[in-house]
Amino acid sequence: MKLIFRWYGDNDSIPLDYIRQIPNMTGVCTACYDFKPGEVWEEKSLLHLKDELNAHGLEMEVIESIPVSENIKLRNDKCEKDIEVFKQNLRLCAKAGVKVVCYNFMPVFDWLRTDMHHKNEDGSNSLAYSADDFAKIDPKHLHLPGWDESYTEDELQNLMSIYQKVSKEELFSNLIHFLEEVIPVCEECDIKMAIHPDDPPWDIFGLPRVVSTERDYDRLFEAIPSIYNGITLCTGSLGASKRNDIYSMAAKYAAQGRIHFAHLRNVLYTDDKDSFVEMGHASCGGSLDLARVAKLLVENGFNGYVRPDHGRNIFGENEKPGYGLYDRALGAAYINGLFEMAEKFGGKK
Ligand code: DNO
Repeated sequence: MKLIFRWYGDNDSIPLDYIRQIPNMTGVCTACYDFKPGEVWEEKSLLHLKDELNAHGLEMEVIESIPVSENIKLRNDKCEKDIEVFKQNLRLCAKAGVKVVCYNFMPVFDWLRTDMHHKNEDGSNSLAYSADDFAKIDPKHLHLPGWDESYTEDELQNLMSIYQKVSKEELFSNLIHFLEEVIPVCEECDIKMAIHPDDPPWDIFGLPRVVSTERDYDRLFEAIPSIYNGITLCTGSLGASKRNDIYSMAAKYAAQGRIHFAHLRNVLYTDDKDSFVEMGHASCGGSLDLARVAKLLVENGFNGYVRPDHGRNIFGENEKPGYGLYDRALGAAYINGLFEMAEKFGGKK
């Protein structure tokens, strides 16, 4: 596996020099953050980013993410134009040596939590989702913790009401349409697409979601068999639902060569509904067995990119929730241990 770290560009307060000092860290996944979904990135910005990373001894082989516009997800009259822009961005990425592009197809919201600073017993704090707190949110007046506020309240309500008319089947067929268009470009320029699962992996506010379960993946691959149509296996997102068997998914999709990128992190189930707190990466603190995931990935031939995912704020750090340095660095060290063990003493079946 190739270990990488997420970095939010020049606005990220974590210095690249620090990231480089994490053992075995080969690069970062990042993006051109100055451009909105549906805008063509500037080649100069992308190359500047790459040069900056390379100058710090880090590679830029994974982009997380090229955002997919709502026009594409809705397949409205601006969809085809935005797909062309996406293709142009893919070509630019290829020129810069990018190998994998992570993206998602979640309507309106990316990941969603009800608490960005959940206090843990040990004094750390982390992201959390409580089914009870979620039930109290009024979708007509959304002020979500961590919500990026990129829409005005009116825009958001308008978008939400448009989606109320979109069924899961429609959203799925819009995703397939998008992939039918972009996968040939990926094949031509050798970039693997890695869709991120819905986080959490169930429908929210009546919005359809189509990348939550094993069945969703199976039909996605059936519709677009190209190996360039792959996934970001995110243990914390998929594993937030007790109905997902992340171990069999990891083994199955690694064996199929579909996992181009893995986000590894743990969650602790906090009730018998769908509530969870994000804990440190180690299996001892959470409900997921990451040693088993790493072993299954390796045994089934996975050899892609891996990154530690959300960390807690620890050691007095008060960083962007999920994206501080310390707990993600601990996560990286732990991931190194798991993979070293699995690769040396397990290996491919
Ligand atoms: C959360 C991340 C997601 C992910 C996007 C990919 O921390 O895992 O925001 O980057 O869903 O498009």
